[in-house]
Amino acid sequence: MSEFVVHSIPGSPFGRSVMAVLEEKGAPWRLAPIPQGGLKTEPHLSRHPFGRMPVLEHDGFSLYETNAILRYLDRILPTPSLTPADPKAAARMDQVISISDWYLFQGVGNVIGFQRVVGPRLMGLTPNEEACAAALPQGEVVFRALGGLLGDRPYFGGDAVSLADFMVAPQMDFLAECPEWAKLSAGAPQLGAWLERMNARPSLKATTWPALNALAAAA
Ligand SMILES: N[C@@H](CCC(=O)N[C@@H](CS)C(=O)NCC(=O)O)C(=O)O
Repeated sequence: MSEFVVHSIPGSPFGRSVMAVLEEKGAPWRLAPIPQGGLKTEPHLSRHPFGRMPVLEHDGFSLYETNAILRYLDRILPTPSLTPADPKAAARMDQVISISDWYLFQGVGNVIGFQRVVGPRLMGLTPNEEACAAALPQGEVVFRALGGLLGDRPYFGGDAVSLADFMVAPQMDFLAECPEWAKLSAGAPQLGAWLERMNARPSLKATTWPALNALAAAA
């Protein structure tokens, strides 16, 4: 199996989703850190015309969009499968991935998670309190929806972990560090226990920000 190369940076939740799935699969991979200021310039723009991350390179094949990358990995590395066999459970997985893309990241993760965690750590940013407060109502809706979909099951797809869990966990992990977490999770307390379950997995332990910093420094 040829090596998988992930163009990303240690603070990217989408990048972590990809690297955690590679770890779950036991695949050979390496982080190719995108240099500061490199997202919107060449050579990265040739890999990702929207100037974002992550990008996966494998066997002469280059792919961006995390959802597509995770599905590609699950197809070519079928063991362990991260897609439920049951069509209804698979549909729930797809639904949660979509919620993560459209409502959790857009408007919540990219505001509260960015203002409170990523921006301060990467750029020394002072959090914009108004922006965080304005993002809270959408966050509460997202948390109630995800909490309802998780229900009393261990994972979004049911009894076994699936791609949906790896899409959501890195986003939630940042939000759990924020003062907004108490309000966000009030309507969905089971998400806290789910996140602890996810964070206990070796794949997420291997892809924490400090762990990826060490890989980036060695790259
Ligand atoms: N839809 C894209 C979103 C990727 C994305 O927004 N990545 C963030 C980092 S987690 C990024 O590149 N941000 C830099 C920017 O927006 O300039 C995906 O699923 O891969």
